[in-house]
Amino acid sequence: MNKLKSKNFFNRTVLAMGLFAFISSSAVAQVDTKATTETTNLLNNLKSVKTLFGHQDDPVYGLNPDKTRWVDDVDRSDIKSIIGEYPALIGYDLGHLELGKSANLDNVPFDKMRLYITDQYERGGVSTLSWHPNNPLDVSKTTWDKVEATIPTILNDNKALRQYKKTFLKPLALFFKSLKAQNGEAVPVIFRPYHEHTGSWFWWGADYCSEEEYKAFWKMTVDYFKKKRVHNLLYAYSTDKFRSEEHYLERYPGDDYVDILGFDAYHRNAPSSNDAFVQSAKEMLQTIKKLGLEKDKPYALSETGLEQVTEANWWTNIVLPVLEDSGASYIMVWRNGRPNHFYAPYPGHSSESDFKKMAESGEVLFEKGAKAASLYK
Ligand code: BMA
Repeated sequence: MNKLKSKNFFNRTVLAMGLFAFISSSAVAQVDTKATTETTNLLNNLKSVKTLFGHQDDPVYGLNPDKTRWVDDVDRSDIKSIIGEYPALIGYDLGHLELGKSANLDNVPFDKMRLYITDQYERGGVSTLSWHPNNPLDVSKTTWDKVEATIPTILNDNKALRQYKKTFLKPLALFFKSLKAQNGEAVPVIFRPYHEHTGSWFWWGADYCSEEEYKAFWKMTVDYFKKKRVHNLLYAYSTDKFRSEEHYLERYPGDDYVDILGFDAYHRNAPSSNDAFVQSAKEMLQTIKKLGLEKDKPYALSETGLEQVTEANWWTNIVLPVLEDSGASYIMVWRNGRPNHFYAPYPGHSSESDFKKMAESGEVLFEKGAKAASLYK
């Protein structure tokens, strides 16, 4: 090589090395390497955003001050009625889509759900989808009926597996692909399948399949959506309460198959359990925080709540202390389903003013905070 050539070679090599370092430092480890830009941006932004406040089925129904139900009122939400903003994150459930029904197991029509999800995206907020499917080997059985060995049977029987993909996964793939913004962009959503699997109340629960079978079933599901070119999903892994890091990771399908680390933990038996709940929820959050930082993944309290919010100061006495120093990307309370089964306040509820106090603290974000965070850019 003459002098000039060797200089060029040197320059090019340095440039290539720099480019490689740049690409590898900015590349996101993400389950779906073909995810849309907005989906990847959401994943990245979730890592640094303040905690988003979430509520299941928020714009679909809720409670009136006299505790009767309202259903499908235009532009209404119990959270919005109280603080003037929608939650930053809203959850829905896909259960019964696999049965070909037009509404989910809680009577939320899928067509409406699709509109609510796109509305939430246009506002700059986030949607998350759980799934309570009936039993695939006997669809007359609900998601909660005790059924042994469903997962091993499907995994070991090609015909059953084909059937599962066709009747259970395909309708979901079509639904995900139908989520389009006004400008045609695919709307990113957080998909949280086979949740609370450390418990045994669903057919995918710990008593009904081995660790390896659960992981294989999860991977099969993710691979199916990738193959069907569904590119607007972030995959959230969400256990129930767990004892330790080892317990949390027992059925973890691997870093290539999970985008978001989560867990569900409900507060029961208040007030006697108040301190114990705060302490255990904090500990679990610290565990997934450590894992999230190690694995460079966002982490969240994917489902929580105190049924009927029987503590007037639950929001500032329990929720804020739980979240303190957690860095959690989001926290979601469950649905305002019926007079004796609700998890967010409604106008006139005893915890209304405390909820406002939590919102004013700025420690959790709602619609405006989510918008300001530009989560998709
Ligand atoms: C449960 C309850 C049920 C509901 C199910 C799925 O926690 O709220 O009433 O059917 O979630 O959303």
